[in-house]
Amino acid sequence: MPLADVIMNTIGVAIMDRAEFLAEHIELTRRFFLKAGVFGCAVSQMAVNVVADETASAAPKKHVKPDKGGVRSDPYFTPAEDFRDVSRGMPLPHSLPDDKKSEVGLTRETWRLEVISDPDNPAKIGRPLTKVDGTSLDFEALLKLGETHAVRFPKVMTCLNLGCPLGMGLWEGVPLREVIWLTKPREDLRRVFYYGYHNDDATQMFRSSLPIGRVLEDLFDLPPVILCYKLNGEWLNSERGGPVRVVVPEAYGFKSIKWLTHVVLTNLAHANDTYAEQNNDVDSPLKTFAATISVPKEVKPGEAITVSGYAQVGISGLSKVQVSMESNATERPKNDPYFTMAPWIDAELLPAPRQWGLLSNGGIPQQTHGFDAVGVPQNWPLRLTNAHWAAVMPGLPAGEYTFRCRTIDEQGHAQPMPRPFRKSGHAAIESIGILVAD
Ligand SMILES: Nc1nc2c(c(=O)[nH]1)N[C@H]1C(S)=C(S)[C@@H](COP(=O)(O)O)O[C@H]1N2
Ligand SMILES: [Mo]
Repeated sequence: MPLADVIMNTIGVAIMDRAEFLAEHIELTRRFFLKAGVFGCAVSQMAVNVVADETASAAPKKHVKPDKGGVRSDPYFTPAEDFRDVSRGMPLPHSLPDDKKSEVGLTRETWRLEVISDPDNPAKIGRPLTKVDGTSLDFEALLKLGETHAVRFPKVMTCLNLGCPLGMGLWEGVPLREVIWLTKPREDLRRVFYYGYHNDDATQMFRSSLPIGRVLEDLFDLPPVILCYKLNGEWLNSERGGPVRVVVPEAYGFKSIKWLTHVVLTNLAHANDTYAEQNNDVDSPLKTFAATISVPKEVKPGEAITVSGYAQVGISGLSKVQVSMESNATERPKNDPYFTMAPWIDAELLPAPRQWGLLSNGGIPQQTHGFDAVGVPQNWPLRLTNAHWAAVMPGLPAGEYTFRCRTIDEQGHAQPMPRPFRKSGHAAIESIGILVAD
């Protein structure tokens, strides 16, 4: 049975919607294990570790679609319809009937963006963009700005409160600052907050915010904060927040507001995100961490152990993934709760995929952040995306063991740093039991 099928049969309903992601992982690791000469044993040992998190609540999506030849492709970018959906709203804005969507501005033809000063903490601006004045921004005007200012960048969408990625996208849009400049801001502008259509019910509003400096400048070579209208080369669909959503490259998902309708310029000095009300760390950028996808539950004594997984490349970059195996018979040092003294060895970071997937011609469009003129990544792995890893670990005497993986960031710091704060984004070191027995 092909490795892909073994894995697909092993995993349960809970991660069906990760199928595309797994298909890519399988393809990358298959090449790695072939090279390492352990492909056969990898197949027989393979068991998939389903990391328990809140993902069960995100609606499972369809199975991976085999492409024409019956062979599964390995798209790096997740098809828009295969993203996991964690949207709020009663009803969900993307589930509204078409005529209602037209009425409330959730179509490209009827979308209008208002950009105003905050009445409670006013910023001085010369020209608000409002519906009453007839100055609000429509989709055509946004695309017009796009002709000279459009940018594209790859980014993994991750929920602060979930471990596993919702999807990898190539996001395209106009820098938010271009629209802010249209309002001719003069003074008392310290932050920007923004929200989308929420059934005209104040209790359903989901709001996020940023310091103005982050919107006007792109620190540390980050792509700009954008008003996004395309995902993977296609119009942003309603489920992903279309016609227009915000995408903040370095942030967790809650900063990337969908069905955008309002941008408010404010002199407020602090964050007023809806997420802050739920005890979340709203200034926490995307973390670097490693997670396991496949690890054997049981191996024979002396048999090499193949393991693989993915790593999220957060704001601090990724230089390595490391793995360790410790015998449960030996007591762990008491002063090492974050496994800094575990016997870490380097895993192999797998190369860039051959197939990026689902863009009109399969390639990376010109002028995509992080890629050169012919669509080759300038560095690998790319910051703010996922990379895959694999390792072959030496055989062990009979006994019970614990496997762990972690990342080392570009500064050489082990990530996750000892940072057990769940509300700052998933950054835990996973521990997985392995039995070595005849
Ligand atoms: N308007 C609106 N935007 C929103 C949300 C929401 O509930 N309403 N959820 C946010 C959260 S918490 C996440 S994790 C991301 C998920 O983005 P995705 O659905 O494209 O994967 O959307 C964000 N944008
Ligand atoms: Mo989220």
